[in-house]
Amino acid sequence: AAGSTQRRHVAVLAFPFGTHAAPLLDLVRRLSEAALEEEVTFSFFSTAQSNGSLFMEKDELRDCKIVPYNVESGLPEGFRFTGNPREPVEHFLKATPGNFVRALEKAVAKTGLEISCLITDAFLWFAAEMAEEMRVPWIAYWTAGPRSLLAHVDSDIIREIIGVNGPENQTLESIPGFSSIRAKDLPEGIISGPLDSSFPRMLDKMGKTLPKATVVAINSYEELDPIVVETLKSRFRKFLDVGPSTLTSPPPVSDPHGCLPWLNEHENASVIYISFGSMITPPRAEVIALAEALEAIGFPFLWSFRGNAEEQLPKGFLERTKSYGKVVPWAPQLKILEHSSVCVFVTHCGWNSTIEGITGGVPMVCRPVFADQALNQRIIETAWGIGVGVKGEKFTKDETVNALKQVLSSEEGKRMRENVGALKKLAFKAAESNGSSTKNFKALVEVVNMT
Ligand code: U2F
Repeated sequence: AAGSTQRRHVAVLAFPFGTHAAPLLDLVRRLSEAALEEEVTFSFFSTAQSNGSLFMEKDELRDCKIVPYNVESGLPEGFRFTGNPREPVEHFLKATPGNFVRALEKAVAKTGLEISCLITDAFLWFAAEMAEEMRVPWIAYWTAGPRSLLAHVDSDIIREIIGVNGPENQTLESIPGFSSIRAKDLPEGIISGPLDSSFPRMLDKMGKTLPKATVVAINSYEELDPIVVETLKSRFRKFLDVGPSTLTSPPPVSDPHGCLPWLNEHENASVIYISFGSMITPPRAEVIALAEALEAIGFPFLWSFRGNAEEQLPKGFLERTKSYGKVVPWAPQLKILEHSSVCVFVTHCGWNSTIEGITGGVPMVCRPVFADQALNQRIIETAWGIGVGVKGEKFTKDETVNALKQVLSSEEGKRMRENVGALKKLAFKAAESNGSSTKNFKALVEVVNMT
């Protein structure tokens, strides 16, 4: 498909929200390094906003063969963000696949190279048809964990077992590895509403289309969830665990707020790290409860805070805690979780955070908000034994103190540290030169080079 020369042109289609495009770009960076000897051009398609934050600050990307192209965001003229993260997603989905098709045409015209392979965020299921028409392989990259992937692929089976809006505590024994998973832990859109808006419809379509992909790759490692990985291998043509991407292609570190020097001043295993990913700030009442719990427990803490900390935190909190607390708008999370002074991670259980907590060897206190996060919490608690949810599923002062104490100073907390340490070792092993993720990555490179 690459025309008269041997040069290949790989098109990469990103989902421009949450932490989706960044791990996809990390994977592509790694593929581009692996293909250095080859003549491969990577065109990376995302919205102007997403490309702006991914490419602008990363100088080293300018030298490699990854070229960003902007696709239309689908936002109507004069659109104002109301704070509801679902709105821009809905507009974007309405603009697909036309926005991608137009941008791809531009890239083909500019490079003079037909597309030889499509790599996309797994969400973008319409790539199946595009790849079929172009007669090129389709590599779908799932940026979350294996269990949420299986839940979407097996959503019809789950609907049969539990029924739409069925009993929320019913478990899913008949799905291997899911015996502790309850209906209420599943991502919304599978058995709980709304089922008919564009996001759940997209996930449903995705679950049914992914078996067509040449490869489904995932930012995880086989040893983390072997039973579920086996089932996924039976569902797809090729299923490749190629992560954790933070070990195999670590992103550059930036620490403008001096978090790492601050951590260096603290004792081993003494600091609580708090972060809810790229989009979420918990409701105000919970932010206040969490702050009160931190004051009550008195441990040093580092809080990556989305939003206006001065306004949202309790009055005087920043002043009262300044000798032992640090609140920043963004932190080098990966490095923080690797730092020996951090002893517990208060998290929303986004997949990237979950796997970074594991590779850092840090036990977790969980407060999931949406999507795959409740499912991740349930696995963290019941399958891996590396963390605990806040009782009542919301931050209250007392229950947050209890959860923190459980991790920091109970026998159970000690076991959590041992368990997460064991999973950390397996992650590093998978990423070694003869490890499972490295082997799987080589298989992925072969598919990219196939055409
Ligand atoms: C969506 O992800 P989120 O952005 O909500 O959350 P994560 O998957 O946990 O990713 C957050 C990333 O941002 C980084 C952090 C993670 O790599 O290291 N980060 C940081 O570097 N500094 C900060 O101060 C704060 C965060 C979605 F909401 C989840 O449910 C999905 O699991 C996820 C993947 O599909 O996408």
